Amino acid sequence: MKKFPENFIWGTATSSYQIEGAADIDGKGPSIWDAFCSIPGKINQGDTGDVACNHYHKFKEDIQLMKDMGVKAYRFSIAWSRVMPTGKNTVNEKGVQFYSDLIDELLNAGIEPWVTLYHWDLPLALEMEEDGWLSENIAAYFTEYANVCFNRFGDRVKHWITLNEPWVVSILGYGQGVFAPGRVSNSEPYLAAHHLILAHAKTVQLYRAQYAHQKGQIGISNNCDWREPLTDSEEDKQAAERALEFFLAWFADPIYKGDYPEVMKERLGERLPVFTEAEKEIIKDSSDFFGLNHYTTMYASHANGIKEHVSVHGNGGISEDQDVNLSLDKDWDLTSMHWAVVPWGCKKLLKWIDKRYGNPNIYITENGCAYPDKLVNGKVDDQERLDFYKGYLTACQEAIDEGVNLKGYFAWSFMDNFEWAMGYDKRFGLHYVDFETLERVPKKSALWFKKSIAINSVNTP
Ligand code: PNW
Repeated sequence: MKKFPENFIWGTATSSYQIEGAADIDGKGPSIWDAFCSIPGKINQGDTGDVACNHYHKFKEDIQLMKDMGVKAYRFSIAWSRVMPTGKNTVNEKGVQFYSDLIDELLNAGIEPWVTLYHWDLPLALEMEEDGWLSENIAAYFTEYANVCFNRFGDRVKHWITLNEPWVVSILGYGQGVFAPGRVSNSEPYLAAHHLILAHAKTVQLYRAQYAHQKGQIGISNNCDWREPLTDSEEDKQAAERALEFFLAWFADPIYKGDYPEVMKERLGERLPVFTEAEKEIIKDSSDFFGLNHYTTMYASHANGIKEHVSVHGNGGISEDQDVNLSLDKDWDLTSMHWAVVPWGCKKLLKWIDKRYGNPNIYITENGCAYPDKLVNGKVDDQERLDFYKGYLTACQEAIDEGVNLKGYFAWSFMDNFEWAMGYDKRFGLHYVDFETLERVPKKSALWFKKSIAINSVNTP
């Protein structure tokens, strides 16, 4: 039985808007997701995060369930507008108290808090008054908020993630308009991304300059699917590489190499903003670890100006700009998101990152799947999810064997929750949530995961 390295971090993950509920309780200000959910037609069935899993009131129970599983770490996010209701100036002490209590409860349970500062719920006031991520000022507001978090929680939090998936914020929020703030453009995604990268870098600069005594680590979590060349042709190989560059290198190259990939500069021209030399200095090396959220794989082929495949979820961006067509293999199993289950894609992506960015410490900060789980006689037999985790964790282990510095793995998600535009219809949890009673039930996969953690190995019964 092959073991993961000693001190491998086994964790689970969630985000504030997806689980907390308590949307306007105890002084919380509205976020762009509160507003987006109120627009008819944006969310499946008109679902909202108003109540979600009511984690705000049930966090102690949730932490007990994590403790039962034996997780070493829990990744959650702070709702900016709970801590600063309008995003700036005023701090809401009740919001601070909630996260402070959550952190204490985790530490008492022997679970390390991994805190994401931004998982998409921008304070609505900053959208209305400042134009959100399109504004040059947004980085300053973000660092002001981060400063409050470091100051109030940094004595106990030793792992920070500035931003979750700036690709999703940019492409789904500003390109395709399917996520908040719901804008549709072929240039705004690149501007929003530019400001996201600067906000990340300036926050890291602040942390390192003023909070070094807290002795924590800080990084960013980017998402990327694997792109496999459809054929052996040089054109398709280049198309797959280009798709990865537009997806992951867009954000990771500035951080590890100091600037955007050449291919993006060539193809986007003036639509791609330019970093000043001073900005490049701040951005370069602004991550203590490589956070990766990974879900699926698609084939990539050279499009030659012909757009064959248009899909919103998981399509890798504004495909015209890349001149790439994406497709699936008919033999791949699909989850309820129609995302293909391809563990070897995870291994290839880890090796791609390892090579391109010089063998960084990597944490998979999300990986998981949705299936139409059913609660039957108090149990959830989610064999497909169990097999998914078995496959992906085995792929991780193989990557580690081949020299990749993978240091930890967070399953998405701890429990079923509000899956953004898909609402409550898509279940990603290791724990089943009955959205009528809000009862939580560990699924078969959670019990399997528990055993894997206990033996520090992929549990193969
Ligand atoms: C991530 N795509 O979202 C998020 O970090 C989670 O909040 C979310 O619940 C989870 O993955 C499952 O969706 C993504 O279209 C949303 O490629 C969309 C895409 C990728 C990630």
